[in-house]
Amino acid sequence: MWERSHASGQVSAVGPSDDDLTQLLTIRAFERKLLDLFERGMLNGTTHTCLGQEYVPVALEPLLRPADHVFSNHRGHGHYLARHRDPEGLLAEIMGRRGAVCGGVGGSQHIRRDRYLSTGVQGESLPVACGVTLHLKRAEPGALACVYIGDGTFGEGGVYEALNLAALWQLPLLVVVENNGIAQSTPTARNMAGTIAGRAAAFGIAHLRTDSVDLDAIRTLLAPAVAAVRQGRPLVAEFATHRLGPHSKGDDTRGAEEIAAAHAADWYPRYAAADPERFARLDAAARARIDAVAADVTGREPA
Ligand SMILES: Cc1ncc(C[n+]2csc(CCOP(=O)(O)OP(=O)(O)O)c2C)c(N)n1
Ligand SMILES: [Mg+2]
Repeated sequence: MWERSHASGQVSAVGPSDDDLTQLLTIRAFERKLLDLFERGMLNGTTHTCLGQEYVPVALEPLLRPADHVFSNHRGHGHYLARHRDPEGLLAEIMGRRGAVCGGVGGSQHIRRDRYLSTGVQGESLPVACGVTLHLKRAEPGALACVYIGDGTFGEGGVYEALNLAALWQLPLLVVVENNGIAQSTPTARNMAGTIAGRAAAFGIAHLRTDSVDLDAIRTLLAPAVAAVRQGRPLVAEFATHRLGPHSKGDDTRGAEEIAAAHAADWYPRYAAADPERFARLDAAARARIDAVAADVTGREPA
């Protein structure tokens, strides 16, 4: 068991590949488009955007394999897009239009595609992932399950039953905690005693923590521990991250100062400053693509 903190600093000198940057910018454009569609009354139900947290699944994706399972949560659009690169299918799902990934019955939070599954029920995925990893350990050694959960979800008892079994049975379970410091309207400091590191340690489970937004630095930090997960050494990988937007839509209870601090930590201006010309070009392309996807999907008939 070990813990390491990773200073954020600047983005690495080499910078992200065009593909990485396009992934980041496509997810951002997608989330912005959703809020825009909501404001114009074109979407029903609710949605939770991952604005500010896009880099987490983009950083993780090359560490994962097609045979791995990914379990996502209510804030899962970035997880899905990093895994499947399918904004058309996801927007159609959210809007209930033809081409929807799950026939339009799953919506924003309940998506299943191949070995990807999301749920809006906090803490539901971890016990399920334990069962899946027990199967993988026996039938497909080397494969793992990656589960994304938020800091607030650490208040669910099922999380601890799952961590207990993962440690006891040496399951290939990767728990990615997107610690954005808040659960809906409750700051983490007001609902969590101790730390995520301490809770992992209580089960003898390895824990890494990073506040970096640098894709290369994150991958370098996590790669050996993810390789160990495949050998049955579960890991809690904690990202100290920031939620830029409201919890869902129009329900941000934070003060202006706190919201400004989240924006100050955002990856977007850092990557823009590191390589302005390339960033602007790829950003314009990503926005144009999402504009086209939205125009296409909103014109389709119901699923
Ligand atoms: C079992 C359950 N309880 C409550 C909710 C309502 N709910 C949805 S998101 C959320 C907060 C989750 O906070 P966190 O885990 O920190 O994730 P974040 O929203 O910050 O990404 C709550 C309480 C739910 N979806 N499921
Ligand atoms: Mg949270």
